[in-house]
Amino acid sequence: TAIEETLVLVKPDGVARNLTGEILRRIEAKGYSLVDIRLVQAERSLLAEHYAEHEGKPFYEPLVEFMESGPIVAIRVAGNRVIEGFRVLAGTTDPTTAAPGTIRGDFGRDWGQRVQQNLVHGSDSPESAERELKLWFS
Ligand code: DAT
Ligand code: MG
Repeated sequence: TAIEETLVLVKPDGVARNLTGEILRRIEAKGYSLVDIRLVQAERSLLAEHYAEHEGKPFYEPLVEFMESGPIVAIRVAGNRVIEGFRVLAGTTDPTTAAPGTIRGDFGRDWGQRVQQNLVHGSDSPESAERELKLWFS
């Protein structure tokens, strides 16, 4: 298989809880490579582009507000099948039911907010990865 790149974000909850190192550790322990990394206070315009597919959904506003609430660590990660592989490391969207052993399952839960605060983002397809990497690393 060809080497792929994906966009990983440590969301504001992950940064605030000092889990960036643990998340980087898991990515590296799995054997993926860190290609680039930056700490970003994301503008609304960037988040609107990043989450364009969710515009109009009930969780969209709280999602954008949450993502604006503090710094995010953006990481360019490389490896064979890394797009799929990081999604498995992250676990399913709802952190309450994400499997133990995953980032969301081990460290996330429902905090009674209108948005799932689930610690990380990972691109979901090669097309998303290309689009999102351009947005966050331009
Ligand atoms: P993922 O981040 O697992 O790719 P997604 O792209 O469907 O999930 O949604 C983007 C983010 O929006 C997700 O990480 C958390 C939030 N979200 C999704 N579905 C939600 C819901 N039903 N209620 C609250 N927040 C939700
Ligand atoms: Mg998604």
